[in-house]
Amino acid sequence: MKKYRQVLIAMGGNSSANIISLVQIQRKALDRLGALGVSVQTVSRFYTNPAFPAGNGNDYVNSVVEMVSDKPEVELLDALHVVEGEFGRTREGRWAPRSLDLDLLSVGDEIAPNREIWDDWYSLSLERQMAEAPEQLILPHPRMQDRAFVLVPLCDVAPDWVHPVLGRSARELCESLPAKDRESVVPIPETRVVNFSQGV
Ligand code: PH2
Ligand code: MG
Ligand code: MG
Repeated sequence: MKKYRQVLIAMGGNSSANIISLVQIQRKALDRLGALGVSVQTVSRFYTNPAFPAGNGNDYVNSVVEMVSDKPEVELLDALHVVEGEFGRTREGRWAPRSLDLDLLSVGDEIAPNREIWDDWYSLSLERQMAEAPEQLILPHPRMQDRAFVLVPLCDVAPDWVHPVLGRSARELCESLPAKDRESVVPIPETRVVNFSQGV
């Protein structure tokens, strides 16, 4: 029997000042992911927020998607890279503006590649966080608990999701962030949470 796991991904983009076109890119990317065998369950509202670190281009549009898949992490990552490429993503540096960034946040309760390496990335000093990025896939994403632009939309789709290492829910993680961080993630009017699994 196939083993389906919950997959959470974060979408982001800031390649233009046109918010609507950034939202359209993310909506189309969802269709493509579906075609690659990842079943989209729930999509958050779309939010705008300033680029992090400050001064790195236009405001971002950010969202979070809950999917289910029986694919191993490496194949999921490949699918995300294929879709990023289809939407014109070029890799010009860690903080460079991008049309579409698809980041794997978590896959089931997987801790990858292992607890020891996860702990190293989790406890990296702020200075090293800014200078270093892992070459290998680290799950859950080692910075997700710090980022309001991830946790605020995550609470739209899976507020009760529990971080497999930290043992805290998305809602709890979000509530521990400074209010000014949470408030800087602003929902785009007229966008709403969409649940594709209803009625199944
Ligand atoms: N992604 C980054 C760098 N900075 N800032 C915001 N606000 N949203 C993002 O998704 C984001 C960022 C690297 O991928
Ligand atoms: Mg990213
Ligand atoms: Mg990325």
